[in-house]
Amino acid sequence: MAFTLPDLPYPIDALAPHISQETLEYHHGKHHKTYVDKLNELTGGEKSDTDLEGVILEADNPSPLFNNAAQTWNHTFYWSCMKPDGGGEPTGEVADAINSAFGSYDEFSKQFTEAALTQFGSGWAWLATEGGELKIVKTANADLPLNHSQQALLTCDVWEHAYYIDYRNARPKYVETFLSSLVNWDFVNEKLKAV
Ligand code: MN3
Repeated sequence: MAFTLPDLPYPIDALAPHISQETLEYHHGKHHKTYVDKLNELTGGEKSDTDLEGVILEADNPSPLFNNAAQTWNHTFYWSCMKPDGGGEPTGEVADAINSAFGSYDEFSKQFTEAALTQFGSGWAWLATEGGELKIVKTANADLPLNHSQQALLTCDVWEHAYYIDYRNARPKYVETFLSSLVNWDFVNEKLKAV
């Protein structure tokens, strides 16, 4: 067994016009695939998807093993954080949890955007839980909440390869669109229930 590149949870043109088919062809078909391929090279093809979190936790950050294992995990998570006709205000338990932690969805949105825009260079913005509390965190490069005793609920990839084809250098427009039109709150609710 080896690590596998998961299929996207929607057709490759399903997030257009917000995220184009061309972006997903590169981001999923080349970037994510390369992380999985390198991870298999580094582990000799002897580990599989169920071992992924263990590999991440045992590897040194940064190291080629950590970077490729964590980026494999991060991208699989990111695809599920989006859906066609997503975004806007959350529903279900996560709506109550966000109101209770941040006061309102607008305040959450402001803080999440701030984290995504102030992550200098490549990285990720997250909604995560730590000790039962919701928090917004940002991580550099391949780093992720799992490595900090936090559980990820939502992420936005702010590496340039996530938005450069569709938004060029305009990270603010990409993050605004992620929140207004793409977030899959059903997935975030599933993750919150599983914490
Ligand atoms: Mn990426």
